[in-house]
Amino acid sequence: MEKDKRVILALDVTSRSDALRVVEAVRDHVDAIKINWPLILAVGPDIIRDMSKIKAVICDMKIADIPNTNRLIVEQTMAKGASAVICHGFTGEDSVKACVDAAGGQVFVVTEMSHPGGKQFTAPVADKLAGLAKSAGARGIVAPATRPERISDLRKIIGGLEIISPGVGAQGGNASDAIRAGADYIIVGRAIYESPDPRDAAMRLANEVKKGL
Ligand code: O7E
Repeated sequence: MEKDKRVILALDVTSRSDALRVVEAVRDHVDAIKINWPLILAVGPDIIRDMSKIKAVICDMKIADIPNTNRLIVEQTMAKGASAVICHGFTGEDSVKACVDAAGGQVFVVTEMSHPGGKQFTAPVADKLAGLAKSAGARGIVAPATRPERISDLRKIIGGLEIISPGVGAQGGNASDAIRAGADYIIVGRAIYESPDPRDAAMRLANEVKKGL
């Protein structure tokens, strides 16, 4: 994906018409589309290929299984046109490596999650998860825009790997703070797709990102 607007759209809508409407509105103002279970379950996995013809697609199934099953999931996802996948790291190095091998390195590993519950189990092991992402050869990590200080901490562990950061807008995080703390991209869902004017919302977020560069 290009690194221009530094905004990734979290397309958590549940109909094809909403997906197309939002993507058509914001396609020039985001760098990639993140697709998660709500849309895949609502309209079917071929939406990955359809969207990949418009923008790079990051598939966010938060894969978390044994290495062989992880490999099978990633192979199917990449065959549908995804540019990258997201996996959990708590399953261990062999499981993450299976994703990395099957995706040609195009893997982001979840570290500390952005919601309040993310502090409960993911925060205490987030540094280790970031280290694992690096040693397993992943492309980057997912780190919380709701806690920019944690983005800074995790950046120190991963060096030059990429950070994609959810939690801006509906969860209370701020785009410029996340970028200033070391995120490469922000991930935004509701603040864009629930807006009466998604294009304007995406443009505003891209401007907010610029303030943090
Ligand atoms: O709050 P929103 O509507 O802007 O949506 C945020 C999106 O980021 C949503 O798809 C959610 O599943 C995802 N997300 C988080 O909100 N917090 C996390 O810690 C991790 C993710 C995520 O996307 O993980 C993989 C990138």
